[in-house]
Amino acid sequence: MNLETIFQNVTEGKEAEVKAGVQAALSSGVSPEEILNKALIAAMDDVGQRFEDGDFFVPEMLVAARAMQAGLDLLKPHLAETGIQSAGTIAIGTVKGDLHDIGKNLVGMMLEGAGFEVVDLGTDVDPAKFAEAVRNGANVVGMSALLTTTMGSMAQVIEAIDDINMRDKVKVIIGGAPVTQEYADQIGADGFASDASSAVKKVRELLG
Ligand code: B1M
Repeated sequence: MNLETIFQNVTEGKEAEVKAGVQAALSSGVSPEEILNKALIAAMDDVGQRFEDGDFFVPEMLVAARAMQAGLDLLKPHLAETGIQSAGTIAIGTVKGDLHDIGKNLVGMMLEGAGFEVVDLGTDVDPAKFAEAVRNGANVVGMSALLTTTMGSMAQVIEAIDDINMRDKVKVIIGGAPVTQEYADQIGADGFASDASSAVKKVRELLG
C-alpha cells in the first residue's frame, strides 16, 4: 500500500482502508513520520482546500477526520519514544467554541512520546477548566485553536490563570492553523509552535 493510496482513502473517509494502508506501510518499513506528513496530514490539507473551494462540505470533512484519526491511532506507539522519565505535566485542550481535535491529539501524542505527562482536557474547553488544571499542578498549559473566531479564547485562558494568581507558576504554549508567533506575543503566551514536533521542542525549551 503506497502513501498516495492512504492519502486518497483519507480524503474519501475510508477508515478501514486507511488503517490497512498505514499498517501495510509500517510493515514495509516506511517511517511513521513519512506516513504522518506525506499521507495523513497532506490529505487533511487537501480536504481543507476542497472545503474552501466548495467541493466538500462538513460531513465529508468529518468522515475524513475520522479516517485520519484511525490512522493516527495506529501510528501512536511508533511515534512515541520510550523509556524517558516524565519531564513535566502538560494540560492540553482545544479552546472554548472549537471542536477541532486532530492537531491537539497529535501534539499530545508527541509530547507523551517525548516523556511528558499529558492531561487531555478535550475540546470546547472553558477557560476556568484550564485554570483548574494549573491549580492541580500542570507545569505547562497547551491550547489549540483552528478557527479565527475561537483564537480570542486563548487570551481569556491566560486571564483566568492570572485571576487565580498562578501565571508565574506555568508556561503557556499555543498553536493551531490560524495562530502565529505574533499572536502569542500579543496575548502574552510563552511560546508558539506551528506543528507537533516544534511543540515538543518548545515545551522542552520552556521547561529548561
Ligand atoms: Co473545520 N475548519 N470547521 N472541521 N476543518 C478548518 C479549520 C478550516 C480552515 C477549513 C477551511 O475553510 N479551509 C475552517 C476554519 C476557517 C477559519 O476560521 N479560518 C473550518 C471551519 C470553517 C469549520 C466549521 C465552522 C464549518 C461549519 O460548520 N460551517 C466547523 C466549526 C466547528 C467547531 O469547531 N465549532 C468545522 C468543523 C469541522 C469538522 C468537525 C467537520 C472537522 C473536525 C473534526 C475533528 O477535529 N475531530 C473539521 C476539519 C477536519 C477541518 C480541516 C479540514 C482539517 C483540520 C485538521 O484536523 N488538520 C481544516 C482545514 C485545514 O486545517 N487544512 C478545517 C490536521 C491537523 C493535524 O492539523 O489541526 O492544523 P492542525 O494541527 C497542526 C498544527 O496546527 C499544530 O500542530 C498540529 C500538527 O502539525 N497545532 C499545534 C495544533 N494545535 C497545536 C497546539 C500547540 C502547538 C501546535 O500547542 C499546544
